[in-house]
Amino acid sequence: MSVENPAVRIPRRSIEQPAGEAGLWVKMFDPPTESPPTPELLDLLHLPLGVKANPVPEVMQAAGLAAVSVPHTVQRDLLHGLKLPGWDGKRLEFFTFRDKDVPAASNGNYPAATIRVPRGVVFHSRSEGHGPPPHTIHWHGIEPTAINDGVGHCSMEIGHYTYQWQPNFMGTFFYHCHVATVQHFEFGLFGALIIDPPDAFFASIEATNGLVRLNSVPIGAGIDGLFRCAANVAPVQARFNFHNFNTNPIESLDPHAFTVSYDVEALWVVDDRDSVWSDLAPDPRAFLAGRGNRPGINDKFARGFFNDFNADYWFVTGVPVPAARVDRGGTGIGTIDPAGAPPAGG
Ligand SMILES: [Cu+2]
Repeated sequence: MSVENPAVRIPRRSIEQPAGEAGLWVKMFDPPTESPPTPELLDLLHLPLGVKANPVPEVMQAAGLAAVSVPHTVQRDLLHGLKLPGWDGKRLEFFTFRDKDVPAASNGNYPAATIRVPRGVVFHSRSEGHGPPPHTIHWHGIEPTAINDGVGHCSMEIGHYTYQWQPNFMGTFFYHCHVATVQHFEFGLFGALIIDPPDAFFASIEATNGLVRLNSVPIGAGIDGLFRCAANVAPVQARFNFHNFNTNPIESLDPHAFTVSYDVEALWVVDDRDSVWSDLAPDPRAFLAGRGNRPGINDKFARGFFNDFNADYWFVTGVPVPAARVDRGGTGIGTIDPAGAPPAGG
């Protein structure tokens, strides 16, 4: 079959016609400044117990873990100016995400606090940028609408904005600022984003007469009491039944499809830093590119450092770790200094 056969040619609309439609296809260089309405009280048919679309705050409150100021919504401020000591005591400049619902972390966290969302719930993040503006939050691996994707120039830049999306796939992802990405990411605006099985968190609570309380299932476990993460397993093994999902989602959707159970969970987030970049942080022009167009020849950034990364500080889950000692015996394999062993997960 020839793709030139008119019978199978896929018609494509010109982005120039009708007049004005091109604007729908190009990047939003002038993105909206207001958040769209959020479906705060949306009930989804396939969720048990009649609970709201994002029940995680209720679970946390039932467990006495946290007071949540805005129901069904996580809060993230983007800050700058935090200085934290490296392994030798030198203070490096950080940009941080702050969770407003954790007042003790008033300077934010490095790396940002982990966000966990059950697959399928509607997620909201009320977000606010605190210079150097603008910022975004890009939800890496998620598939939001364009305005909620947090890609600089293409979607909402903060100001104030409530991002919203609904994850379709379990897995381990991350979120980060996507404006001046290399700099803002390097300086600490990133955190882990975990999409759990759809019954995680739901299974640990009971709702009776409007009262939400914990039952015997551990928080974050599924209805079988096990913690699970995404895995590539054979569809037949996962018993994932697509064909009648629309007519009977509760019966046909195995919440543990494409997962394996696990006993112990530890999240390690590793990062390296070039302290020269940190020294340049107060200079907003330091990270502006020059006008050159010959890579490596005349494309230097304004201060000439930003295309030259030489890590001299390392962190594991936000804790400074001395550099590995190089094995001078010839194998080239470094070893971790026992005195600087990676910290326990936290
Ligand atoms: Cu940023």
